[in-house]
Amino acid sequence: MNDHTRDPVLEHFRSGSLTMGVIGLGYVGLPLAAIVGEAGIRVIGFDIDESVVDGVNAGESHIRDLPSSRLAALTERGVLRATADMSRLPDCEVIAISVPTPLSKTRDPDISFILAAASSVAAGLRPGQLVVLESTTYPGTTREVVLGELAKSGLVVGEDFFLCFSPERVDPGNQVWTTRNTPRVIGGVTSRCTAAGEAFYSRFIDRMVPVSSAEVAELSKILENTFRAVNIGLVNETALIADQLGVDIWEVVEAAATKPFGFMRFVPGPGLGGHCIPVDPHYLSWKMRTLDFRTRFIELASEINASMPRFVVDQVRDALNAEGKAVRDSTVVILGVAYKKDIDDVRESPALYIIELLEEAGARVRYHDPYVPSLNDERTGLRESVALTPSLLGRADVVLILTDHSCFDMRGIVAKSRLLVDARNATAGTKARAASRRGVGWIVKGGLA
Ligand code: SAJ
Repeated sequence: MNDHTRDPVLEHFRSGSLTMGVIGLGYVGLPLAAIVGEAGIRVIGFDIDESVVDGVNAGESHIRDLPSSRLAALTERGVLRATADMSRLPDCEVIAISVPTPLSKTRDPDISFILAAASSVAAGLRPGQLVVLESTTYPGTTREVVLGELAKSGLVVGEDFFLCFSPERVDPGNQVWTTRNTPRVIGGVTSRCTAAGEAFYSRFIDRMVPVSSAEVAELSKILENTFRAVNIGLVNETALIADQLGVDIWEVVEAAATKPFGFMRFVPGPGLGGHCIPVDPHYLSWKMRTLDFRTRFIELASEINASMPRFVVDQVRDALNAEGKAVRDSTVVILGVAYKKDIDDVRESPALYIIELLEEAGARVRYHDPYVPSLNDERTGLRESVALTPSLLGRADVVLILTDHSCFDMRGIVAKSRLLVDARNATAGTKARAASRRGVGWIVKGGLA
């Protein structure tokens, strides 16, 4: 990699008085804006949602991992301001793009948010700017899509302006690994771009990991998330196998996890939720299909993970049938609808699909989730979280645990329930588990304290 240590332009990024723009003030962009502001760099947050803009300017955080107190400390000092006015982008020497990269209805990449952000940046692009794409996407997006837009200005990348990809690694709810202390990969369209990005991000990220190109950075991020999706698929398939063999999968996983080397613990669950793990690998699959290459691991893992909601509904059916009941006209109380514990996000949550499947089978479904006061999804319609009371549990024909929030009193829940299906091993340790052998590890007899 070329030596850019004495490049005056890079010195400016390393220590100059700069303003940074962050496009997209979600779970990635807002914590990033806060970290940058706390490093003493002026930040302009850009978002198309006026309510987000107003909330940020009022010092009110809509991101659970970023306390409003930290945000207010920045907005009150004028270090951080939010706006929906993209014409202010030329005021920023550095611009990070952290917008959503969802899937379309046909499960293809939807990079419309990236494209819109890139064209906004291109409209005001000026010499000296550094643009960094942070949204997880398929390899080639930075060079083909973002550079495609920026190059329309006539400015030359690596000379007039700089362009990098630097993937976010945010683990929602994780209090240990934060935006600042999580090592961050960065790859530029040219080596000078990489050096510019590394120089700037080193001001507020503890450890930067420069790589030789944007494509290396893009593919490394997708590998990280595909690694998780494939291993979750493997442990979910092992759960299906254990069920066929009448073996407790949770006991199997904990036994395997005692291996101190060469094994990484993943646990089965009701399916794959979130806006990253179930989505990002499909970006790579789509890209490789354009090159006539089949990403078989990704597709197989996706198939298995997508089958888990039906497996959970089958456990509910088996549990009720064993009591001489049908799913039809039974009352099912679901505990937890967020896609994982201790967070409020329901995007791609398997609970949404499980609610739909149970109601299609004629069950009366209620849910309680202290993090999710209401749902409004095409599969669930608009419904409210009900209060968790002894009578709610006592009236339930089966209690279905889909999210193991730490705040749940599992002993109390088991004691007040007649029958449970536990998709998260949340009832481990309660006496009830020992009493149940059917649907080993998933179906739990209640009533025992
Ligand atoms: N899940 C399982 N079994 C497991 C682990 C997870 O069923 O052993 C499920 C979870 O319940 C959840 C889904 O998979 O529904 C995804 O969980 P996750 O924690 O892997 O994913 P996210 O989207 O919350 O956050 C991840 C980050 N998480 C971790 O590294 C632990 C990280 O992979 C990425 O930085 C982030 O996605 C991202 O933004 O890419």
